[in-house]
Amino acid sequence: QEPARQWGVTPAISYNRPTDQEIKINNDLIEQLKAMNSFESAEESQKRVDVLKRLQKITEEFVRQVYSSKNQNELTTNSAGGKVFTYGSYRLGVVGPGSDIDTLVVAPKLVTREDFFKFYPPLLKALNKPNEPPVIEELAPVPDAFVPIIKFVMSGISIDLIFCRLGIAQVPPDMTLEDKNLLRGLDEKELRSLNGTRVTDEILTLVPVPAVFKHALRAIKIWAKCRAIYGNVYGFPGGVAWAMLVARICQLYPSAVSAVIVSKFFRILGQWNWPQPVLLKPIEDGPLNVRVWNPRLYPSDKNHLMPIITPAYPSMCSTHNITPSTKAVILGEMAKAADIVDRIITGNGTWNQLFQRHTFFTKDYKYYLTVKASARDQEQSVKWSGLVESKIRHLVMKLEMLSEVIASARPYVKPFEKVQYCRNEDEAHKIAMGQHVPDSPPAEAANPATGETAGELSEQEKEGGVPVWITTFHIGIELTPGMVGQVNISWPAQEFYIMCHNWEGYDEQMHCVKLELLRNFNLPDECFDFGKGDTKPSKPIVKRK
Ligand code: 3AT
Ligand code: MN
Ligand code: MN
Repeated sequence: QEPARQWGVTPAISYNRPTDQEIKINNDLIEQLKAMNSFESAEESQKRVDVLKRLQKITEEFVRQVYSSKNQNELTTNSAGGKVFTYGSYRLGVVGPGSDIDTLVVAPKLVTREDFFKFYPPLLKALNKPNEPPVIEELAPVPDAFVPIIKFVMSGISIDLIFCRLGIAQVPPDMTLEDKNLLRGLDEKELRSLNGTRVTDEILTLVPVPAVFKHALRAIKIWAKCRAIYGNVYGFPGGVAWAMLVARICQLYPSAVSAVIVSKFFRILGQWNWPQPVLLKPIEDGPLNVRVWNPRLYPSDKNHLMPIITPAYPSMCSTHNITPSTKAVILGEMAKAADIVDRIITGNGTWNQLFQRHTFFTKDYKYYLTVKASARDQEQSVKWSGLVESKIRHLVMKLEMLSEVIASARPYVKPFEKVQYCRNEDEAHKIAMGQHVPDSPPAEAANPATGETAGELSEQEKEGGVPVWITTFHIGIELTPGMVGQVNISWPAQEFYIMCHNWEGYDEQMHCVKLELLRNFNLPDECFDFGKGDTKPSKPIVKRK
């Protein structure tokens, strides 16, 4: 018999084949995933394939246009090529009905990023023909983003399109991106754009059985979303980090079914010797003068609490945002899940028990700090709320420094967005600046003081109204036991305002951010999913003696 292959940086824990009982429990897991609408239909998958084929054709046309605009001869122009790759959930094989397709356009050396933003959007627009339903909708190029991107919807599917130029003359149809020499001569934006595909491609080559990995990852992603511990900006693992954790467990149990991977996942990672890193292979050196994660060399890398390291050169820590409090929450959830899954594996529980909705707003806290970011137009709102969102975890860390007052603080992983229509410009300005306007008509807004929801504005009122875009974030606050008197958070609040106002795009006439501490019974209705049985905390009735 051949010696079993080692996957990853240590020998496997077990090569055992699944028992009949494990196979049955695995089938139950797949059924549960189906019941939760995790998979899309065959037609929907085919539609994604068609969309990608179309984008491949457009990419080739795009490269030809750029080459001929640069006076290249016909032979060079026609052999330059160009290829689309994917990354994100589509590449990992875990897309659900609402997923986008994260797509990377790779072009040969004469095509610049400026060419991408100049030539590509018109090619997309040209797909819309008069008197026919539009193929392309919501086209939004964002050339100045950290990763420059063109966002759009094609045949009803959201596309995140990014771009990378390689220093080679031709990008043929069978091109792959694993050769790290391809990275030579790229700027930082190009490196970042290439990274997503290189990492996802490599993860898939580092797991023993991709199908087992994919089903287990679907389960873990749904679990993490149900428990509100999914989201890199807020200090929790993001999609790539969760994928690498699942991949590592697959390496340790090369013959196991997905259900066994899920059960081992919680025990092994819940008891992991953090900050020992999770690695899928030894960290590689490479040809570039770029930083590779190395806690012996870089003090900041030593601060990472739960390092999960990307396999593709240059290796990075995907979880540098994790804080002491988010780490505690993640480990707490893993411990709870481990007990639930133990019961499932021994036949004393069912998979739906693993996917229970969190009780962040309904039970977990008595106090919530709300962060309201408002702006006067939609485009500004996207940028401003993104900036404020990226500072939330810093606010959380500052709040926790007030340990005499605050025992712990936890950010909710999703913002709530709304548009409020005001009666006039003056009122819109006041609302956008976070001022209270006496009997203003709050559209979808709730009154935080009473917890009452105002009625919806009629369409007519909306049309005449002046809109203000408001994004709300929530942080659960647990007070230190024995804390008496007013909760004073003016120091972290001031620090947070300064951080937000330091943004280079900040304009005090356009943007506002405001903090407000609420009791649980004053939370707005938007925090609750009454359809899923949420009940809003009620004001305690004070009994008179
Ligand atoms: P969905 O199935 O699309 O919900 P996903 O894992 O594909 O799950 P995204 O499409 O949001 O999630 O992200 C795909 C990858 O794009 C993950 C990450 O490498 C990169 N990415 C997404 N958002 C950001 C961001 N704000 N900054 C940097 N990278 C990002
Ligand atoms: Mn995606
Ligand atoms: Mn995306």
